Amino acid sequence: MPDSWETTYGLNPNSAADAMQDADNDWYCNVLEYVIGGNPTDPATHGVHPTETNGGTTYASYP
Ligand SMILES: [Ca+2]
Ligand SMILES: [Ca+2]
Repeated sequence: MPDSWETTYGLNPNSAADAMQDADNDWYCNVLEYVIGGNPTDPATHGVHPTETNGGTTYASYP
């Protein structure tokens, strides 16, 4: 996660451990919130869920 993103949401840019934490308890860890465009401090905001395409093969696509 970029330091600027961590700083924006009050995370510690010097700590790698917070990537797997879930500060807002919405079941999305912080690094996942970043990838899908969520808000790690808002349980109502998870960003965009990956979509599955091309039956049989799973691709994660993000807008
Ligand atoms: Ca979360
Ligand atoms: Ca969230």
